Amino acid sequence: MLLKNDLILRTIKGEKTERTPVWLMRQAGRILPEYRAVRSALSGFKELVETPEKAAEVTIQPVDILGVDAAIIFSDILVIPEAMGLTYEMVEKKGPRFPETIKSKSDIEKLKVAEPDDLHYTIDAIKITKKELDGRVPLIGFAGAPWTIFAYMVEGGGSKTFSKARAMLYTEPELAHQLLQKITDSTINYLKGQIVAGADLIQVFDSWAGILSPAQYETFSLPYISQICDAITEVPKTVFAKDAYFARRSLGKLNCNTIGLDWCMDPQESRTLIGPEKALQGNLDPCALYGTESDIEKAVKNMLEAFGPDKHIANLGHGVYPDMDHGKVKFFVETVKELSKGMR
Ligand code: 1CP
Repeated sequence: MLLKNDLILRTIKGEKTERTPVWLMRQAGRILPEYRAVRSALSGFKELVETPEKAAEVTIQPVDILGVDAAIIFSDILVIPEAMGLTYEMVEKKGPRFPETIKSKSDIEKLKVAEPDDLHYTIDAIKITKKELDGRVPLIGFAGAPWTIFAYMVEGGGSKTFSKARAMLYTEPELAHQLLQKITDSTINYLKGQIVAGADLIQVFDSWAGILSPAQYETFSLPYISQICDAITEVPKTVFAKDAYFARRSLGKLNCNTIGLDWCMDPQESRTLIGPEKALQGNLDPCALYGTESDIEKAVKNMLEAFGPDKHIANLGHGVYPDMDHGKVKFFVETVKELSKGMR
């Protein structure tokens, strides 16, 4: 299907565009009353993820309400462990929890390599979303980076230190590699399924990149992201490695099109380290949106000036926070559109 708004795709290719495209990480859900209305009619987060019509509905809400230049499919990175055989629970106001965790070789052997069929609900949600979007904006598919998924599977949930997951890298490095490979194979299958279903580009979230040392990152994360980038040839690929300021030069060498930056990464320094080829995505501090409209305007202007008009996709440096005023979020989107037009 022909896209009516392909600004993001043209920006990734390095074309001159009429303005900077903009979307927000975690734009689906969280901040919109319309999302909470859909969710409260269901038993919880998982039912929403697993009900394709509803997942499609909340995926499209930010396109209608905020005016963003892309939709991101409503799902979670933790559907992959579940499809491999490790179920998660989403505990209200707390986050994900895995009743069973991965501790041994036999635990890993019991896991299956996931196939798109194991994630039919997200695949179906993508098909419905594509149909309902009718080409208005591109649809982003996504998955967690293998290291980040590994961290949840070994730790059993969110953590400040992820000490169990990091310990395994020292005590059982071979096991760690086995699990990382199985996650990688599952992720490639899943992303390919998302693309067949209609995803126009994909993003890999390495949310826990920053808890590894630079050497560990080169050993336990980058090679697996690199396998994913090499395997996905059909659509543009974005890699967002949170807090991995130390890995920017290596990230720049990945076979991907866009690198996501968090707000602690300086745009110009990042451009130097990553090189001229890739698009950069980001990177306003989400907390900037707690400011007044005039504060937001200044922050957006600084961001746009720092990145320049080419090969930049405006976004926050991490997901939008749940308590953020959606009026301010909308103002952010409109301000990027408005100011970037005038900076050509
Ligand atoms: O825009 C969107 O919100 C779309 C869907 C989406 C995405 C892209 C959700 C729904 N989750 C994610 C990605 C995700 N999930 C990441 C990577 C991005 C990031 O770093 O923010 C991570 C780390 C998770 C894991 C996860 N899921 C957490 C964090 C736990 C921790 O370690 O502290 C939490 C709290 C969730 C729950 C979740 N996922 C999504 C929503 C809307 C929610 C909240 C639950 C709800 O509203 O019911």
